Amino acid sequence: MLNLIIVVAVILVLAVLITVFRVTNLVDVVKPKKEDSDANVPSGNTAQGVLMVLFLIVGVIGFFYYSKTEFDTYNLPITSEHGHITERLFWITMAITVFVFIVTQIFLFGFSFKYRYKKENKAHYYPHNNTLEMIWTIVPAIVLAWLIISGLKEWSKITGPAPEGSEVVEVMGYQFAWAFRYPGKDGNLGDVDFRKIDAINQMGLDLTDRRGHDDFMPTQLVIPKGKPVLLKIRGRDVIHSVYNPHFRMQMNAVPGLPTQFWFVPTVSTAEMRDKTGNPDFNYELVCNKICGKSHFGMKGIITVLEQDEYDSWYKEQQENTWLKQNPDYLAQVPKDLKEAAIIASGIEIIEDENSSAQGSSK
Ligand SMILES: [Cu+2]
Repeated sequence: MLNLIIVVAVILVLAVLITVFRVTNLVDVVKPKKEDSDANVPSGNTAQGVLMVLFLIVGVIGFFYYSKTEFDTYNLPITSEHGHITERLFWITMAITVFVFIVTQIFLFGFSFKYRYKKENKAHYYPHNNTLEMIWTIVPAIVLAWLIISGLKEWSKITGPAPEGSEVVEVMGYQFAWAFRYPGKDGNLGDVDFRKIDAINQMGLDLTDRRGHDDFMPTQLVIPKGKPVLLKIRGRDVIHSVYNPHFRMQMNAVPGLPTQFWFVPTVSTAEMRDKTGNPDFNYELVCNKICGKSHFGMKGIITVLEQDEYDSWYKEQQENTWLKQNPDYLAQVPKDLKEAAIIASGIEIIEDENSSAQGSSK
């Protein structure tokens, strides 16, 4: 019954609308036409033209006002060597694009005002101008080519091979956190294999490779100041992105496609705490790809230490090898490497070697 009433109501409303439409049409037909062509000009013609200019002025003032007052919010202090290069490129590009932006906006809104309807104005037929076409094709092409080529040159320097003796750390993004792995005493990261990933072996350490037996995995990224740091980056499930604005660093973490990024931190965490007057300051490692429902929580901490502090931190950490913390995984180590693995990882054998291997669940 209710449905029927709704259908009838809809039909009635449609009928009313159609009738109103027909009536207005008929009124238009019988209404005497004014000869004056101004009759078709909307009454707010000039007001709209003025609004266009106002919008231009308020918009441009707002743009510069915001850029100036919020400068420190979007332009954090640079704390890496290459940061100064990318910063220079950024501001050159910004200067050119802002100039072009302002000029085009002046034309866009200024012309809307200048050429608003006036009775005495007549449209000028002007279909083509080869010189103009050449100018606005060639000039932007040269400027853009120069921007891109000079940018690419710097970019290939920044993303080129890391210098010899860089500090190597592996960073893996996963839903929804970061994991870090250091090479340990031997200075080499062991192989990983995604098939080895489980609830505990979250980075998929392949224990058949002896280089991984002394790898350790702290909960935060700790790096030395003034030394090149090479991040070997990968993703475990979807694409994440390793991002820190202070270092002017960003590199995608892609499953199945290892990427890397090297840089030289120039200001330690302690120095930044002094500089900012914030005793809780930390460099943050945030994910810069919308990677799922808890993307917002993907925050890690990067601690930059002075070289000597870093060395003692490393020495302390390298005793906590991953294998030592998870001795059950000794069962995955091939027989002939077992003894070396026990030494490299620093596992303390309480009983004999056999029983520790048998006690494993894997
Ligand atoms: Cu992410």
